[in-house]
Amino acid sequence: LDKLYSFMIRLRIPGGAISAEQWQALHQVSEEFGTGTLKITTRQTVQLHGILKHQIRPTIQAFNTAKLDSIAACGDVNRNVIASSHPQLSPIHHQVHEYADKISKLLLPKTKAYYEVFIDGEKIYERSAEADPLYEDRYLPRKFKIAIAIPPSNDVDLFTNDLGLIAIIENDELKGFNLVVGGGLGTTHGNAATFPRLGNVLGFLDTEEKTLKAVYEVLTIQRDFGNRADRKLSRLKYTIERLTVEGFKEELEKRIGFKLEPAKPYQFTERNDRYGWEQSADGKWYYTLFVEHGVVKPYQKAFLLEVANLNLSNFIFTGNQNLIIGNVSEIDKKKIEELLEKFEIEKNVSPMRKSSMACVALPTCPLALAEAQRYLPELVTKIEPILEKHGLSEHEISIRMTGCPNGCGRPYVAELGFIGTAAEQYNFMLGGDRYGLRLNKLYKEKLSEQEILDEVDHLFGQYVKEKQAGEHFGDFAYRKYFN
Ligand code: SRM
Ligand code: SF4
Repeated sequence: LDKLYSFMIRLRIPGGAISAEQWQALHQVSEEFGTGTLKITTRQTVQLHGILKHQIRPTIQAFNTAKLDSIAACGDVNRNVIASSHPQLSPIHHQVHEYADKISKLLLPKTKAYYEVFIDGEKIYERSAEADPLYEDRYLPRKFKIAIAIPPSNDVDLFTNDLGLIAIIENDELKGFNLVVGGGLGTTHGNAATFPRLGNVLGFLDTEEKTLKAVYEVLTIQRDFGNRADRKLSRLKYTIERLTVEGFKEELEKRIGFKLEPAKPYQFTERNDRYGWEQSADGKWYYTLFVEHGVVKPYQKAFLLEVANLNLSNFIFTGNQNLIIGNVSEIDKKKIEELLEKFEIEKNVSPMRKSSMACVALPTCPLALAEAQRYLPELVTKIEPILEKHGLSEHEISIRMTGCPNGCGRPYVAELGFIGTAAEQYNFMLGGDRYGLRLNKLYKEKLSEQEILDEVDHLFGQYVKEKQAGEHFGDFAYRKYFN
């Protein structure tokens, strides 16, 4: 008898949008295979856990029938390309979003092994026919991540990605993108050579051709210069530290054959999802559903299936682990409102809870040292009365937790960050800003729950007494402790 192996399958959904039919398929597959839980990730896609070995092929085949795949969702390749989720942010949101798809396709590995192994089993491609000019015979030294942000929203945490594109929009026209390189968050406890890093803005790209060329060549530089001897130091952020930002830019300009223009001004003034109903410029409605840490609860799953069965909307995963029911016409909105009532969706969720994020961690993540998505909801419940005591209940203070220092819930760019060090013990990170523009720093090490609650009480008390007009909690904490 073989061991009872079980697997996680993660989909590739550039920009996070799927159709109602695809949601139905996703629902069906999750009922048939795995644990039954749909988990929305911090990179705008979904994972299914607990897929048994013999279920892998039928699961992937069912996804394939629904035109969904999991190619390059993991591995030393370009991962799921994410893009600001809320179409109501800009009338040309769709135009920007198309870049997520174009970039994802451009950077897909050329191998057809996925189809050969999981779909039809037919070996129709000769290995020699699989020449891959990007990944060649060696792929990248490490995973690679790309995000596209549409200001004013930084809902993709742009600067934490290996490569970021900031859409520059003037008078509702897409002028191009600022190119950002060298972000990444993963660290290793006890390895001082590892660090989180925010990307550097290199310059501006004014055409689609130039944008795609520059994106592609950033990957070839990482392919050729990335560290292949030590996986802990192999992300692009380390390559850039080694080459220097200027050196990297020079190499890039050499490869693309043109100079980058100076970066254009941009401003990020929000990061959270816009919960509830909002309307876009073309009159379509978007309802953002709060899904705590991306774990779709059974009543939410039942609600979403009924919404999908109406076939009146699409579904957009957000980089904050939530879900938007999108593209709803004015006349159809009522039908979805009735379902929202029927399933009693979203009552009384505090602003802090809506600003919280946690990674999977235990029990499925093999790297977890402590709980995250199963525990943060409970910790927030314990922090809420402290917020109330200090008159801060309406403050959207961002709080993020991960079960280890890899940073999957992006805790290094939260106002309150908790990083697991051992069972029931967390490093407390403080001083990040609200919009993901500044890294936080280690405030206290290896705290228990009670120590966390005491510290939070103390810090909120100081904040209320000493904050300057309009100063967010994270900015206050940075000024007080790290400036
Ligand atoms: Fe992650 C590894 C879950 C976003 C940094 N991540 C893992 C693995 C696959 C554990 C493993 O290697 O065996 C986790 C699977 C847990 C499970 O049981 O499902 C895992 N990462 C996740 C997800 C599902 C967290 C979530 O709750 O949403 C996110 C899936 C994103 C996706 O759809 O592709 C997820 N991971 C991130 C992010 C955030 C982001 O990309 O915006 C980061 C930090 C940003 C970055 O990459 O620098 C992140 N994950 C890591 C790392 C550290 C990489 C590094 O450079 O050091 C690892 C470990 C590794 O690669 O060796 C890791
Ligand atoms: Fe696992 Fe660590 Fe990522 Fe959490 S941060 S999902 S514990 S690898």
